[in-house]
Amino acid sequence: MLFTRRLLSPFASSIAKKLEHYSQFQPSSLTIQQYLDFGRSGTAKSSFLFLKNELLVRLANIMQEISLLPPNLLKMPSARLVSDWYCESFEDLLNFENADAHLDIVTRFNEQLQVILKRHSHVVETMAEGLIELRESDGVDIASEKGIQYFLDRFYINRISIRMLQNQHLVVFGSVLPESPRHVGCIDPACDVETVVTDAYENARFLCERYYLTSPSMKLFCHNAVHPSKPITVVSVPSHLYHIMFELFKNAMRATVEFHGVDEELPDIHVNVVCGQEDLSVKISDRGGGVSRTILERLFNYMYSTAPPPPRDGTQAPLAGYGYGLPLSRLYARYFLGDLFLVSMEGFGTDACVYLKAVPVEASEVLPIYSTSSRRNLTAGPQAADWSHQLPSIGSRPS
Ligand code: W6P
Repeated sequence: MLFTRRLLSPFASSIAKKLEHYSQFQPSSLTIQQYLDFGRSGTAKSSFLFLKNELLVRLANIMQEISLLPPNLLKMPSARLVSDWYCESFEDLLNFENADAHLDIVTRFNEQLQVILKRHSHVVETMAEGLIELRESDGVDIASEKGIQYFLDRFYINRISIRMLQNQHLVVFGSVLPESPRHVGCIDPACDVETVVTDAYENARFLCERYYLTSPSMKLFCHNAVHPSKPITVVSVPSHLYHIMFELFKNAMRATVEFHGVDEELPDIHVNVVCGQEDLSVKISDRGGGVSRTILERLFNYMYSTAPPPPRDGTQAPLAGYGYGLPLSRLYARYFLGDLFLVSMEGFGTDACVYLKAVPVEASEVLPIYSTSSRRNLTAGPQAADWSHQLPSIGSRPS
């Protein structure tokens, strides 16, 4: 009986009702300005009252989507583990459902958040392990691959948002220390983009030098179209921007060195940072030989990018290209309504363009909502081809 229920629903029936309840609410999307304002003038109590509800809503929304994953994926031990972590955290937070905002309760809540953050720290690697298990045991058809791609984009952006809420609360109202006195939680109200870009370049160059004993130089151009002659700053989460830039530099460096050769003169990586009225744009241009559009598409595909982890026996991991660096970087960019595009010219080089909202009231969180439409996308079977190039090859078609 217990076993049957587990097969029908991945979540124990004791919390199924609560899950059903909280997943009927849409997550509240906050702007980066609202995070900033609340960090400056909110209180630990009001933050607690908001968070205990909002975390349950965001967890419930994504847990409903987890339960719609292909059953053969949910049976894999690693995917099972991830699903159980979400279940445990949902249950942990339910303990505060009706608690009022006494100081000792808020303190216990903060400790609970630390436990949850730690529990979920290896979700990305564990989920990737689940995909490897699936590929090795069942194989993956095109339809499930599309479903998995759709799910993981939503799952990881939901995770980014839940960690943002928790971190922000713990830095502002808990005992986690801010990165600098200027920071409001994990937000820098005057994040200097040139500094973040330069740090990311230097750290990628360090890895590149260690791996290839050479590295391309960077030429950085900044253009502030709004306040000419002033440095370009944005209200942002610097760790997110750094993560994106570091990933793009590693890829650009690897392509440059591999295309030209370690003993050859290397073309510079050109970086343009431009601040306009609405958008902050960063373009990283390499002359690393580019990639075809077929390969470009695969760079954002979780299934294609799922390689077994590199051996830890002293054999070096490659500088870039194995893992979820690019799809996750695009989610970090999209999270506050930015984006990331790769434009490549095969035989020549690649431009990586990152856009962030320059106006903090316009930078709202992009959050997945569990709905009839997401349900359909997650459970859709194989679709009939409606373009000629998707048809099976001529020889195998009835005439
Ligand atoms: C390449 C492939 C790539 C991905 C991301 C960023 C830059 C580059 N360059 O050749």
